[in-house]
Amino acid sequence: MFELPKNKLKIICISHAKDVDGFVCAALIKSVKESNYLLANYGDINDCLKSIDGKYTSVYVCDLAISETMVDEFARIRQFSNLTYIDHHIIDIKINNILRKLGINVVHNRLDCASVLTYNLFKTNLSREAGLLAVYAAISDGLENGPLARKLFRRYDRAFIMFETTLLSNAIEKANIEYKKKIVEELCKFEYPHRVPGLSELALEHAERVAALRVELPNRIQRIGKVFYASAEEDPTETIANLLVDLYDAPISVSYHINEKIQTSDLSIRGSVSSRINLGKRVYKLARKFEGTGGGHAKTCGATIPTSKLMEFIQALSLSK
Ligand SMILES: [Mn+2]
Repeated sequence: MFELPKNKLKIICISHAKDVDGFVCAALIKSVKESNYLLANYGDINDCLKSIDGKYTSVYVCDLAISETMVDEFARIRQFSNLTYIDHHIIDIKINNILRKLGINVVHNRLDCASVLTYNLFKTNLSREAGLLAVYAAISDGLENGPLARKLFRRYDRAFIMFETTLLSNAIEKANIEYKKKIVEELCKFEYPHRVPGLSELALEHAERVAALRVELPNRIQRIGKVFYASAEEDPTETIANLLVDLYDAPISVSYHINEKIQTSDLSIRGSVSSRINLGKRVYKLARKFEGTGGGHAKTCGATIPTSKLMEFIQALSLSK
């Protein structure tokens, strides 16, 4: 369960716990507004939203694709608080209309990452150093050519931002929740990733783990048609899904992590460069069909599916055209 920070702050940001984009959104908002933040994944976002109580007057939700179940919680929160939703994942038109009717401030664009959208929203109160954070997120999400990101990107030294982004994104893959919070705190002070104590070491550890997985993974992989899949076990599902495409040129790769307690599985899904399937759209529909949630970009997406439906889901995905 989510424990709310014990202080009197009335503003809170809920942001994605899995990547640079989510961290930077939380850090940027904290740097412009005295606020708390919580980091959530698709598996626990509903619990996270449920924990928000009437003491808050302003809530931000960032870098988390919205599902129907989240809308109910948004409606509840809206009864006592302002709500701003900042995101760049596919949004259903019907859901978008409901959000607007609820008086939610929707800041949404598919072409720029959530951090760049957040930076843009608050840019009059943000420094040049803050723009650097937004650029880390854009690179990490593969959206440095977005209409807003492109202009920001040109302001900074390319080699330096690439280095800092690489350190940060690799370290996050290995970080536990306590260290993730530490990273957000440091980013909020505009500290450079390479100066955060322990971060470079963690990034190297991750790189070493990837090197080991390149040897180990061939023994664990399974396949149904064009879908190559493997349990993530102790590693992040994103790492395994990326590696399956890298090692096998898998048209579609799926890596899953089973949450025994709630009998759901978290999936990372990737597509190869040559694949023409829009996985974000396909997974969005299939996840609903199998009583889960999911979606994302054309070649990078995620889902949460009841574990009992996992194999049916993979099978259906293998029939994608
Ligand atoms: Mn993102």
